[in-house]
Amino acid sequence: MNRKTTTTSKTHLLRAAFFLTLLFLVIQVIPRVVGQRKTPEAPAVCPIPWQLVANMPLDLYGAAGASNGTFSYHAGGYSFTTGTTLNVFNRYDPVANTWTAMAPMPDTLTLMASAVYYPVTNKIYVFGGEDAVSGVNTNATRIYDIASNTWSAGASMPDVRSFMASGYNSANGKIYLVSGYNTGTVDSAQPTTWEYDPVANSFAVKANFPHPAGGMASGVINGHLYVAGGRDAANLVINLNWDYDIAANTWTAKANMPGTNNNVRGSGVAVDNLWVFGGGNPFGPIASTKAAFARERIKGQLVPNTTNGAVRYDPATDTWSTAPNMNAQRAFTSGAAISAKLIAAGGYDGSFTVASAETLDACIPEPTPTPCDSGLILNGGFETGDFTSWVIDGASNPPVVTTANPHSGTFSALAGNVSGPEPLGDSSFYQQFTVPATGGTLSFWHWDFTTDSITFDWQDAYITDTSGNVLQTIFHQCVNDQVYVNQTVDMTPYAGQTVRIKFLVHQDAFGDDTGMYVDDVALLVPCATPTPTPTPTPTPTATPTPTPTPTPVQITLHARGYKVHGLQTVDLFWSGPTSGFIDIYRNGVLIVTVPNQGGFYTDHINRNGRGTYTYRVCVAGTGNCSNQVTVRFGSG
Ligand SMILES: [Ca+2]
Ligand SMILES: [Ca+2]
Repeated sequence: MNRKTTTTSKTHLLRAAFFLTLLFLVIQVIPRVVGQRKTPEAPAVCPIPWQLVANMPLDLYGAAGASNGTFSYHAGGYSFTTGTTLNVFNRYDPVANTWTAMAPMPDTLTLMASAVYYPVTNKIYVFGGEDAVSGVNTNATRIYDIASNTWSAGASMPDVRSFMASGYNSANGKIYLVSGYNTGTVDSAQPTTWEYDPVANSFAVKANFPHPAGGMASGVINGHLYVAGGRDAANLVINLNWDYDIAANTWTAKANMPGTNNNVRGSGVAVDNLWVFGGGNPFGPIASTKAAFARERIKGQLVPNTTNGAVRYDPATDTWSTAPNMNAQRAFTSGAAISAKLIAAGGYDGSFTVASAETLDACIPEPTPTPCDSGLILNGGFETGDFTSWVIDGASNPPVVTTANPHSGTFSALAGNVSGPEPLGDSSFYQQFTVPATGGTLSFWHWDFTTDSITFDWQDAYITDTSGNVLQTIFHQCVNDQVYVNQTVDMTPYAGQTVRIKFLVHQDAFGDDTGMYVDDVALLVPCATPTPTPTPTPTPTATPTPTPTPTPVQITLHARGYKVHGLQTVDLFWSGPTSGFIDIYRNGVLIVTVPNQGGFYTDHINRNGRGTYTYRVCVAGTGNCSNQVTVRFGSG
């Protein structure tokens, strides 16, 4: 590159930086300033998709994630680029969208450590970890002081450990560390449950974990630590989901996590749900190695089973629901919840460690009334036992209607293979129909299998015109979830048009099969029965109810409720205390403890529709509290 080009590039960069700064001001700052005058917005767009954000300073996987509610912190990891275990400690700022390398960790036994934020002292505890090169585990407890950007040592754990589940219980101020490995191989999975007391700096042994494993998703919700998935001592990836009742010191089995890629997933707690994302077994058939962690792919292994899928667990109903897929496949990603913003940092994408990161604003869609089948798609459940009303236009190999794996009824359709010789070409079928003037929603279920990767094989779904030209690619993927997933498509853009819904599996004749079952294809429209008239949603009002508090520091709380993309959000402002920590209570439940910086906190409730919330803030750990303020959304 000659000097002139360099200068020109720099000029372009400077200009780009200038315009990006302007853009930032427009997007980030101005709405805050005028937030008070925010008008009611369009109906909620929920779920909100994952957003790719700034790259980490270096590609890595296996870092431990934690958040203080403002930033996320990611401890350690291993990078294929450097070929070393790292002592890096990276901080992500979601407002500035920047990464900052903080003071490095005191050691390099950092793979799959457990990082936990302790709000009382504004510190992050990083427990255990492994050195990828030697497989040696550590019993270190490292304490990071956010305020001074310094590390100190805590009491050693009772044993060396990596791949633990972990969480902080605000109800009793204790940290929990569960199971994990104490060597470099999974057959060392341990049954231990440890309780760490940050005040006494000591560990206590609690009730044994029922099914020892490592690489579980985990998080504390309302006094219960949930531990899901992982890889056990028998080298099996497990779907088990455990509820540790901290007060009762008991373990109870809960609803299994769906799917098959449930090892080394990222996780975080937001909106009282455990969000779980990514994961898999990037080193191929797990029987080939017992190594908990691998420094490189197993040679000749073409099957990195790594997923971009995400689910959430709601303990209130003991149910799992799908969450938006991430943009990138990532196993060993570092998860955290920055308040209600989940982050997946780094990971292994199926071929290399990545620096990319992405965030998801956690929100839970309100259940929508079940629409009705318009009947426009015929034999959408394949219950004739054949392809009546469908057209097969790709016969390598011919799609079949089979009883092997129905989503409902007796039959479903299979494109591609789930066993046997692999042909070269497309296995596909479609049905043509006319979209009603109201559009409606196309819905179908698919079950995906592969032993290949997307370069060679794929599972596709399209909307095409009547000549077969693709109008919309619903998905183009190579997924091995082996679970029925519902897909919906908004057909409004095609209102009145005659189109086709087409399913296609492509295979490359290499012997690594790919298949997709399809069932219950339907065009859904609102049901004919009248629905209740929606209640008008007036602008939320804050009703302060002052309560005198005969305590040393008078705290006065104000609240303002508003909606962001239809989602309930409350700004809390208080005056009185100027330092220390503040406990924030919503409806009598402690939701978060925050450093008292500026007397301000934003509560992203992230629900839409109506609701009434009562807030109170207290000097952390004391009964010195503010007045109560009630915020109503809608008529409450
Ligand atoms: Ca069926
Ligand atoms: Ca193949």
